[in-house]
Amino acid sequence: MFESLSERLETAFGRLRRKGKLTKADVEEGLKEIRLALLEADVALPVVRDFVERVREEAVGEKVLRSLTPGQQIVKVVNDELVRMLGTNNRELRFADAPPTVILLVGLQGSGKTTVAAKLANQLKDRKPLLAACDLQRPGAVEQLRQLGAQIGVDVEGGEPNGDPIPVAKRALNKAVTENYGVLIVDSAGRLAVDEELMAQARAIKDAIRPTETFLVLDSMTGQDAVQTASAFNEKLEPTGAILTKLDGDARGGAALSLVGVTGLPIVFAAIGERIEDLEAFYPDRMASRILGMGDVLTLIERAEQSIAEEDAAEMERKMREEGFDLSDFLDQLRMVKKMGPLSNVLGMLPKVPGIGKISEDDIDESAIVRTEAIIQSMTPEERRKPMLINSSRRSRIARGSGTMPQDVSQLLKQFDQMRKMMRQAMAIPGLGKKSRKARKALPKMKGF
Ligand SMILES: Nc1nc2c(ncn2[C@@H]2O[C@H](COP(=O)(O)OP(=O)(O)OP(=O)(O)O)[C@@H](O)[C@H]2O)c(=O)[nH]1
Ligand SMILES: [Mg+2]
Repeated sequence: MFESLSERLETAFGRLRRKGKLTKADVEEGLKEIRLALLEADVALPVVRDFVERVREEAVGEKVLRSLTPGQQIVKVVNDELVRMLGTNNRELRFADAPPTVILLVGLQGSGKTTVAAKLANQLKDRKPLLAACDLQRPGAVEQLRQLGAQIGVDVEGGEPNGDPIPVAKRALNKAVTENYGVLIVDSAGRLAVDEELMAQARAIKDAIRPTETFLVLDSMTGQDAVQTASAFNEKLEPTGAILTKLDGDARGGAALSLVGVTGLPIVFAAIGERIEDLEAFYPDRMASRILGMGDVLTLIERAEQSIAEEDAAEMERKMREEGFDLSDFLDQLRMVKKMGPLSNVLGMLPKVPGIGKISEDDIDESAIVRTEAIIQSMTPEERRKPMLINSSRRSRIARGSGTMPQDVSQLLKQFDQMRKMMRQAMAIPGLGKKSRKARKALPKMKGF
């Protein structure tokens, strides 16, 4: 899911990034595309308006337009707004002060309540969960939960089909208390639409068991309808949070993106498949990065910006372009990269680079960086500028000075040469815009060192 939204946004950003310096008109053009992308993703109109307005306020500010990389800054503004739209912070599951924690699941027919009940029970297995089958409406609903319970080894308290679910809920709660279950998860009957009678029943179950959490289970494939359903449930049942299901489907993302804005309900979990394991805590920031399709590159940009002054980076890039990049610059660069933190962390945040691929931790060796630094430090300034001056006697001297072997020096020189070539190529990779310029610069020089 989110693929088409990601693509549309990427197109808009690509255009902005190619421009370098941006005018207000460029930003307006970009905003128009972002607006269309969100509408196409089925995001509710008021939410889109609010979103675009906020991005505009941020994006036409002096700081963005006059920055070295306005296109990139706008991506960051959009990212921050997406995170806000999705609820800002991860809302964790709440547990009762004294067990059992009671979780009631409500929602429309087929939204995924029963499946979620089992998935949650499975995740909370070390707290001794009990499942209560309080959907006595649909034939086979109790049996469905019993089977799921058996599959994951969790006890299920059920009732008679067509019976009254309230006594079943109470009985389950009683059992949970007396038999020391840590969590009670109550599945309830679905409804086709927001229906008075079933809503009253869900309310009665809620009043009878006073759940710690009442989660509204929403099918994200239903787009804006899911948001309307949520508004109705919100009024009548006051759920404490929402669980979005079927995020693995080809939904356009509108439900996820509008829900918090329209209802204020936090998204607590996301179901991403039919298997028992396919339920995950919902993280607005991770979801936003997924939408923007860029790994954690934003975190990386932020970190790079904190540790590398813009001017330094610009100067470095100019040097690389003009091929005057020498070993002293390389040394400076190694030091810049070191300031960004352990390389393994940095690597994990990099997106996959077309033509180069994802660089893994195996490709680098931090102690080799220290060695490289020592070798370059043992060179004279002239040797750093003109590595071709380094003949065998100079090589031995450098090796001695840095406590390495002459082969290490040769290897470094060879790699430096290759790296310069790679850098020139990387500069020319189409589609690798400024969003990852700094990240990209960090790439080739790590390889092999
Ligand atoms: N692909 C996918 N399918 C899901 C997901 N969650 C649930 N389903 C499927 O959706 C269908 C309905 O799920 P249920 O858990 O039975 O839904 P329900 O809300 O209990 O439905 P009722 O009891 O009829 O109200 C099942 O076929 C599930 O396998 C999900 O995250 N991804
Ligand atoms: Mg069900």
